[in-house]
Amino acid sequence: MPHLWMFLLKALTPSSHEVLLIDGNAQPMDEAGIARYVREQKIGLVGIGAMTRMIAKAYRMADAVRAAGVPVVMGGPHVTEMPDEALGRDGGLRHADAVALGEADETWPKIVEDAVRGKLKDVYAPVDDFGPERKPPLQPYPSIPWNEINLDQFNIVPKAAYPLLKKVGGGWGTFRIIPVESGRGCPYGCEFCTVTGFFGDSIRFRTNESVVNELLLLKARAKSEDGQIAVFFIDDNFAINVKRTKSLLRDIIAANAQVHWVAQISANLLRDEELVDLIAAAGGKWIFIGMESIDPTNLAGVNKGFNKPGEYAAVLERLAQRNVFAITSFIFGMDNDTIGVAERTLQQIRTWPPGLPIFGLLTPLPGTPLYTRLKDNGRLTRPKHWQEFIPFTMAHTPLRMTISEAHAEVLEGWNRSYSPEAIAHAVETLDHKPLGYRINILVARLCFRGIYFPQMGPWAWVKVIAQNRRTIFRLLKEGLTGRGGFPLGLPSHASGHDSTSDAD
Ligand code: B12
Ligand code: SF4
Repeated sequence: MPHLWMFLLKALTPSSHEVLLIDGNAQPMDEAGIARYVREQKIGLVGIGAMTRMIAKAYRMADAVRAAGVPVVMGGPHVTEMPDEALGRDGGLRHADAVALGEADETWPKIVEDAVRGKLKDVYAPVDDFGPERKPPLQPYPSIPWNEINLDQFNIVPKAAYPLLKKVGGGWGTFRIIPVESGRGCPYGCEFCTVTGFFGDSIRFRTNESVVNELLLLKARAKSEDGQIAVFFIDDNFAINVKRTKSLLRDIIAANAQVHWVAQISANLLRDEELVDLIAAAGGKWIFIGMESIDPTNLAGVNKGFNKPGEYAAVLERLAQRNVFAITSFIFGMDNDTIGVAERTLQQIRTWPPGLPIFGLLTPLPGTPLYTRLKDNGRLTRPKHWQEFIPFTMAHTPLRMTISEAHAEVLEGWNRSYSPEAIAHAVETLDHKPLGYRINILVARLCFRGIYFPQMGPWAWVKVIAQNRRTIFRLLKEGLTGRGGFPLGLPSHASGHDSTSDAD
């Protein structure tokens, strides 16, 4: 999935400029490649955004662009917290000519103007004329021209599979996940999270009409190119104001603007039956829930006591009954975790409807209260962990286990949840559901496995498919014999199915 900021800032760029978008995940380049690209394309200004975990690469790219004589502006959560690092004011190398702090919706046009005049300032802060920080209200919200933007780099369907899938029909020639925001901000202030500090605890929403129009545009594009588009609502807590979320979902349904979507919602907000009904009816397929831990002491320790592990099972049942499934996210290495935390968590997970569990390690991100607490307590082992980023590796010592023990727990979580046996079991427990759901779970599990066990390139995929061949053949056979409810299990929007029908 691409990042939203680049589409948003493109839409906010004065129309006299041409903007080219490169996503480093979809179109990786090395230093020489990016330098060649900016020269060949005669680029006048480069904007780079990155999360903490990708900042080391972002700095290398920025250095290469600046060495090619083109100015660089950096923005996003990491440089907002660490502007001196990006500007070389901390004694290190300077990577950026300018840094955009915080939300740049309103500062970006000014940055472009200053760049044209050759007068870039070091720092652009989102302040109003009198000085205090100004949060973009999101009303009005720029209309992102999804019908015109070249999305080739974001097609998830492997090129080799195009011809076959086109023949199968059902609009599966292309499949893209598109980020859409309906609002910003979260007041909960979990200790490890960047969001409350960055977007503030003032929650802002777009109008329902503006969100609905964006969905209609995306739906029309998918149809016109005989492809599939799913939406990721990137709001940090899509139902933070339940009344407003319900009203948005009702408007989506009334406008027939349903597409398949994923959203992030905290478990406490999913107690509401009517909300879950509306989620299902409006096209919601997967809900990402930050469960973090099954231990209330851990949750209280990171200011997330509003998560009640005792109600996780009921929340997941409520979703599954409406054929909506959950991506359940856990953090190991929290202060009350001890050896065996993976097994204890897995025991609980096994009692829930199958979903997509993911496991990470508590990570002190710069600017978070967690970072400050661990630093003050002398517990950071790699205070600038982002400069030598290593996936799934801790940067501080947990209290009741060692770093390597915490690493082993995460490995166990992934190993046991994504083994061929576990995947087969997840699919089998859904035997009473239409074939489409089981295919959905299978494909999602095979993809999510790659978060921990990188499966880059065709050979890695051949291996994964071979390991899971029994489950794959079983579903294929069912599809070909028609036992699963519809041929081959691939629903077709072209055949006039409602996009929220059970078969999807
Ligand atoms: C979508 C999302 C994802 C997607 C990312 C897809 C992808 N291609 O990588 C998924 C779900 C995969 C994901 C995963 C992760 N994510 Co994430 N994610 C988000 C989320 C929810 C939305 C991002 C977004 O679009 N925001 C809306 C836009 C408008 O805001 P924005 O990106 O900040 O952009 C604005 C400004 O920052 C600025 N800006 C940004 N870039 C630039 C560049 C320039 C040049 C300029 C001028 C301005 C500018 O202008 C924009 C408009 O105001 C944010 C939370 C959030 N609300 O932002 C977390 C967030 C970015 N993720 C976070 C984290 C930690 C992760 C993970 C590391 C989690 C984990 N433990 O695995 C992984 C890492 C993934 C990876 N790629 O390596 C943290 C990052 C904190 C940090 N300091 O880096 C955030 C802030 C959430 C949090 N709880 O703290 N994530
Ligand atoms: S609920 Fe989610 S977005 Fe809000 S502060 Fe907690 S982790 Fe961050």
